[in-house]
Amino acid sequence: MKIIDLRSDTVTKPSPAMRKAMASAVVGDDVFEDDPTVVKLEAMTAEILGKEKALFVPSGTMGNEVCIKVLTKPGDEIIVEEGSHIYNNEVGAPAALSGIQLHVIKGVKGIFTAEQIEDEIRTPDVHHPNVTVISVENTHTQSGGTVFPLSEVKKIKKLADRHKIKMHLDGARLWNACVAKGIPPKEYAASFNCLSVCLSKGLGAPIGSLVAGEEDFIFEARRVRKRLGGGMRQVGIIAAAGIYALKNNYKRLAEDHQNAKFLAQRLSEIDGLEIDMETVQTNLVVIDIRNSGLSVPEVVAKLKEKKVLVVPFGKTLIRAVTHLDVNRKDLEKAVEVFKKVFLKNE
Ligand code: TLP
Repeated sequence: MKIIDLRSDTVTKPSPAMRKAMASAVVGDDVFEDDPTVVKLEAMTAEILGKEKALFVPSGTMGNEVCIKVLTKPGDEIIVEEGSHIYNNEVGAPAALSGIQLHVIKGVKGIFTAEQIEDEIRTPDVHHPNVTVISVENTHTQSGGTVFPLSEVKKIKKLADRHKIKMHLDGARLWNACVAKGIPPKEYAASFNCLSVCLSKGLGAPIGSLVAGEEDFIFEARRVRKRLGGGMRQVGIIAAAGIYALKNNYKRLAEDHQNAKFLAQRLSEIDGLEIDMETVQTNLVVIDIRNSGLSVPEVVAKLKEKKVLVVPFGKTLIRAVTHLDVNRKDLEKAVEVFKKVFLKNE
């Protein structure tokens, strides 16, 4: 049996057609801004997101951190959700790289409201840090890929404008949110000063993210990227994969979402496994094993022995992700493996 790798959508490998596009990419030196394929990818992404400019960066983490650094000064504060990637999974970068502090608020399944933030915004006072940014994550990874409602984003944006606070979007999986809701990315991006989006997740490119914003923002972002060591050279070879991914792998995300629902439904029928079906809105499935009598490391190891890979996702949680390298048949096989692991335990 082939390995069924459900750890993340980041595990996808470039297809033969994507590799062909990469091999034939016209390249230049991107630090001189003369790699035509990068220029094309940046223009294409800016257009999709309805922003003046975009900048190619190596990862979603760098995308977020470049945005934070451009928008803040040391000592500032930004508002983030408790389960956010920026707070939990970026190795303390906001403090280490930008010298800022995070003001953490608790959402419901990753979603917070304008009303809730209103109470959290500090009044101007000699003692208080400046609150400069509100950060939204869509989809929300820790909550299992939940979609942040556009209507609430618009309310938060109004509030932010009133307080002269900037808006940042961690849109690592924005594409999934937009496909799930049938909303054009532009419409979503309109409420944000800047955003970071990834090509290396559901879209299946091997590397790459972009930040987008207005021209002066991207000018500064380019300098910060360089300072962080992210200035790249003949990187059109990778940008070509991104262009291919945006053109060919965007619409098919709907298939990953249907597959995630299928997987979640089938797994939730197994005794000892619990899944909050309300959170299965895109391609992530978070499975609670607290009533299975097994520990997370045991489950991960037993599944791995049988060639199904998942990741630990909390004390009693594991995560399975659907993507373009797993089809319905693979998922049916994965369900059989889960059954063996959990039924044996009875
Ligand atoms: N998320 C990864 C892990 O780090 C958890 C995954 O497998 O889901 N923002 C969000 C919302 C993300 O989920 C991720 C990656 C990133 C940023 C970072 O992207 P990379 O890995 O490209 O730095």
